[in-house]
Amino acid sequence: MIVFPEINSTWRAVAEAAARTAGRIAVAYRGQVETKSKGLRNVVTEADFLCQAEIKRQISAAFPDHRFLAEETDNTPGGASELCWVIDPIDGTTNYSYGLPVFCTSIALTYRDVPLVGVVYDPLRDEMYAAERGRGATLNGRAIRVSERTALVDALVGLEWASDPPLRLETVRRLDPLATRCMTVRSPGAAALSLAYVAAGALDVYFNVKLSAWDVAAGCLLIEEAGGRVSDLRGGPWSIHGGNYLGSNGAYHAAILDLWRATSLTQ
Ligand code: LIP
Repeated sequence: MIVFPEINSTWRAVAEAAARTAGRIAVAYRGQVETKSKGLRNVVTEADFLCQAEIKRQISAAFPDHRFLAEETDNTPGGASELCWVIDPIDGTTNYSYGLPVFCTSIALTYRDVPLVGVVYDPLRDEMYAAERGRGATLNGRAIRVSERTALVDALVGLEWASDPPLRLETVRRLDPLATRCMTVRSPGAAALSLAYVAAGALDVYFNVKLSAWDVAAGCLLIEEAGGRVSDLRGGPWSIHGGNYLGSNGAYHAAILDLWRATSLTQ
């Protein structure tokens, strides 16, 4: 069993301050930066690098021995600390580069890959989602909870689309039994923000067949601290490196796994 270090309240304060600075940079450069390709359907902008450098600068200044795992390069393990900051400087870069106003910054502090603190900041709405392990989740300082809905017909389901065609088809196959039974389906385009929406009760369910640690570390903690449930797509335990995720208010979890089991999607 992992014995977690006691939560240090400056962790969250530093994460929030760094996320706000990154948000200001992202907004300032919006519509003005060149987009480059990192691979199939995977883009990056100069703003991603600027935001990441500033986040790392602020965190390093406060905690020089901590490590980093950040989306945009330079992921050398660094110091010996078991505390590691997992950073997505701009989550929703495709939206950002196309001018769709849905993106955020996601920052989590992990201990042996388990998130202790997580913040997701939407700079266009000035919405700061934050959670500390065992201490609940907040939106702009006010406690948030997952939704209380229970009937599948009422469920607002979120998802995003992986880059690879086979994974897109898997998303379609998983969506199929849900789409005809739920309220409707949304694809915001920024996974960290979608997970935060589940934590705040704005989405009831979220699933994704392929995500990275920086997309999920803060958002999954937010859901759990808001009273919801996160698992992998088979219903097993999730980890920041697990790749696939089902997050919900808890009430919908079993029903969705059952639907996927019935269509052989949990095999
Ligand atoms: C992206 C996500 C998007 C998801 C992609 C990707 P990025 O992150 O937020 O919703 O579908 O797989 O991870 O590249 O914009 O930071």
